[in-house]
Parts: sequence; C-alpha cells; structure tokens
Amino acid sequence: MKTMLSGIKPTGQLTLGNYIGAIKQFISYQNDYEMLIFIADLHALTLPIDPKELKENTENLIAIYLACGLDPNKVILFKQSDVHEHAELGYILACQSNMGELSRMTQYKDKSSKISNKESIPTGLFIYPTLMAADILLYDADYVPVGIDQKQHVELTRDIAERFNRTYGGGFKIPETVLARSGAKINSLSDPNKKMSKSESDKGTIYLLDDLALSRKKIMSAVTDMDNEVRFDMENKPGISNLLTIMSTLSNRSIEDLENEYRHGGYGNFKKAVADVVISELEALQNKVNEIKKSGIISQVLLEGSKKAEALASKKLELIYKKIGLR
Ligand code: ATP
Ligand code: LTN
Repeated sequence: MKTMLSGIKPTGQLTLGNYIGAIKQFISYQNDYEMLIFIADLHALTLPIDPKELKENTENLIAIYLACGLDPNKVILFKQSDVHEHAELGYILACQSNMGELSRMTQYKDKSSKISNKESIPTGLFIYPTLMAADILLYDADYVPVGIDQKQHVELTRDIAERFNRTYGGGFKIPETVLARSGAKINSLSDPNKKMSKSESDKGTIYLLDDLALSRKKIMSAVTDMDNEVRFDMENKPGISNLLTIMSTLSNRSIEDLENEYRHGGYGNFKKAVADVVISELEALQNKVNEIKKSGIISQVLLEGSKKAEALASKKLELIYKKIGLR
C-alpha cells in the first residue's frame, strides 16, 4: 500500500479553508493508503506564539481531526514534537538546502514581507521548508495531500531529496503532491481574491469552533459582485464562485447543479442556502469536538500514534546518519 502523509500547524483557530482543503481530503483517503497525519506543532514556532494558545490550539486540532472522522486505528495520528527525529532530520536537510531556493518560497516571501524590520525576520521562518521536507521524507511518503499554497514546499522537498540521493547514493523516496480535487483554495469572504487564512483573522474567515450566529453573519455579508447572477466564474465573480465551491464541497453537489437551482434566485437567497449548509455541518462538528474533549481519549491517541511514528522515523534517520557518515 502507498504511504500518504500530511500535517496542519496549530497556529490559530482552524478555518473552513483548512476543513475543506485539508481535513476532508484526509478522511476521504484513510481507507486507501497507509496514512500518517500529524499536528505540525514545531512549525507553529516559526512566528511568535503564546505557549498557552499553542497548547489550546493543539488540543482543538486533535479533537477536530477525531471529530471529523480520522480513525486512529487506520491512521497514525501524532504530534510532531513527540517524535524528535523530525527536528534532527530537519537540521540535516537544512544543511542540504541553500539560501537561494529558500528565499524563493512564496510563503516565506509573503510572511516576511509583513515584518517591517528585515533584520528581525525569524530564521525559523526561513528554514521552515527544510523541516517540512523532513516531515515528509522521514516516512517515505508517496503522496502529500495539501492545499495549493503548499505545493511549492513539496516541490522543494523533492529537489532536496533528489540532491541528497545523488550525493549520498539514495536514501529518500521522492514524494508527490496531491491537490484537493475541489476546494484546494477557499478564499476569504471579505476579500475573495485572497486565501481564507487562520493567521489573518478577519471578517472573511469562518472558524470551525466559532459562534454559529457570527459565522452565519459573515456568510450573509460575503463580498460579491453587482450582476446578481449565481454563476461560477473565478475571474470575474470570485465571491460567488468561492461560495459555490464551499457549498458544492460540503453538500456533495456539483457546481452546475447549484447554478441551475440558484442562478436567478438572487444573492440573498443563495447566501442563505450556503449559510444553512455550513452552519449545519459546523454544528454537528462542534458537538462532536466537545464530546471528544470531555472523553479524555486525546492523550492516549497521541501516545499510541507517536510510538508508531517513532518506530518508522528512527529507522529512516539511522539510515540517513549512516549515509552521511555520522555512523
Ligand atoms: P496560515 O494562515 O497560518 O498560513 P493556514 O490556514 O494556511 O495557515 P496551514 O496549517 O498552513 O493553515 O494549512 C493546513 C492545510 O490547510 C494545508 O494543507 C493548507 O494548504 C490547507 N489550507 C489552508 N487554508 C486553506 C484554504 N483557504 N483553502 C484550502 N486549503 C487551505
Ligand atoms: N507547511 C504546512 C504544514 C505542514 C505539512 C508538513 C504538510 C508541515 N509539515 C508535511 C504536509 C506535509 C502548512 O503550512 N500547511
């Protein structure tokens, strides 16, 4: 069976973008692959984060993974910092990468451009992709399902792995990106040309665990256009197209089907239908998350997951240490 691996950073409240673009995809694959899903908590340190908030986000993220239906009997579910091999291989791969390729990463450019004093750009933000490469390469992942914004990091992982294999005579499997079939990019409701993002909290972001009435309000005031026709056209009608994507992925209905039903019914009517679908999904999810948190199973799930992950990771790290002459 092929191996699939992915992770999410506990940097904030999870959004509808994470849910549609990442978590729902993971669930759909869990029967078909050897699957590893982790909480990328070391990655959450690349920008300043409050320790208490990091702990809370981490607990919520695991609870959400479980509530959405990731089954710990099928999937190795763990926390990155519980498996020390990630940080160790991350260092080795930082030594295999160069400043040029890391400077070209879009996420680095975006996030560092928001820091006015260039001297204070955190080094961790710069070498983030080498840690991500370690996450992937430690487990010989064949496939890495991510949103479109992460594709460049998986490509860099391939470059680093190929370079390493050439230099040291093999060692790593070359992974492939798997993009979400639809919903690879859910956009902000207030600025539909921008990704809905958990670290840029604003009225355009729907948080999975947020107050439902507030989320409904955000959908009802989503930015659209003036022509009042519900039709998918990413270029000229990004707001409506984004809402169509959201509704289509959550209701398992095709975009054409939705266009046919809502085309001439007015935007208010369409937005209400989108809100109904989103809210009913979030309500069920929130109830399950609360149950899971109360049940106390989280620490057990993580303990078992990290043992399984560690068994695989330690073997790979030993092999790499041998290849480069550390053993
Ligand atoms: P940040 O805003 O801090 O960059 P993020 O919301 O992008 O964070 P990540 O932890 O980087 O969240 O992403 C987790 C996964 O969710 C990744 O696979 C990412 O591609 C996917 N994802 C995040 N936002 C969206 C979105 N708006 N649409 C689709 N997928 C998304
Ligand atoms: N960088 C990713 C999270 C992430 C990841 C990974 C995804 C860290 N390590 C390994 C897939 C595979 C992000 O910001 N979404």
